[in-house]
Amino acid sequence: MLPKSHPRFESLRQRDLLIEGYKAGATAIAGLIAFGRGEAYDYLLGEKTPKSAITAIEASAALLLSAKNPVISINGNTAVLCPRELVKLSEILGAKLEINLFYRTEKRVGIIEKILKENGAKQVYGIRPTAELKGTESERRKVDRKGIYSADVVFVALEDGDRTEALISAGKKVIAVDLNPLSRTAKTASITIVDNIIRAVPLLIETVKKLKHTDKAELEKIVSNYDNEKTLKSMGAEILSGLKNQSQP
Ligand code: PTJ
Repeated sequence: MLPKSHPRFESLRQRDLLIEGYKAGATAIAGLIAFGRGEAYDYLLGEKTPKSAITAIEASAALLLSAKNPVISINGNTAVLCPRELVKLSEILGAKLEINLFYRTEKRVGIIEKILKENGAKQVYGIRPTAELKGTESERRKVDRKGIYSADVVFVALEDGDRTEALISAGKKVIAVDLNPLSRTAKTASITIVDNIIRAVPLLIETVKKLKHTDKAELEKIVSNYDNEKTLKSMGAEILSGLKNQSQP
């Protein structure tokens, strides 16, 4: 039992979700390592959503609202960190949820499907893949024809660079949540939200609600004004200035 008064309660709570997710068979053991890498970057952000991420979240909401077939890709980390919020996001957008795993086993897919359904999902794609994504040899190539395969916008988090590149090569727009602004995914995605998925998804839900009745031309303007390279550069500057301020006496 974690004491709520612990100064690192939120961080320990997230670790606990991952550990329990691993014990339940949803999270891959490598998912724990990936989370640790994320934690280190989150530390550099002061465990707060950076300003640049807010810009990326607004552009993501606009892109998702303009999409014809948006799909939210779920893996073993996101399924245990914020399943309710991801289901909620899919509901308010009318987006599909698709399980797509790097360390795919049918057992893990079934466990993750159950978690999503317990959190309100009515339909989950990717259970029995019906198509293959070109450009990646990994298990992540196995996709659903009605889901990721035909999606115009794919939302991914804790992703590997290979599939992000494959999705972009297939002509899709990719929205990535990645705490590491230097990762291949961060650099390749159309929009990168450099933030912890736990904070980013609730903010994205709020922003989608805010922009839901915005007309199409305005949404397109928000998307076309967004520059991922520029946002990632300001992200780097934000991290550096945060570090400088912390190291000053
Ligand atoms: O469940 P599976 O089988 O699909 O496997 C998923 C993992 C996470 C193991 C797999 O996708 C993987 O190995 O990912 P990578 O290549 O380690 O990339 C994970 C990225 O997510 C890293 O850049 C981390 O910094 C980042 N990250 C980790 N935790 C978080 C995060 N980004 C946002 N929020 C987090 N909580």
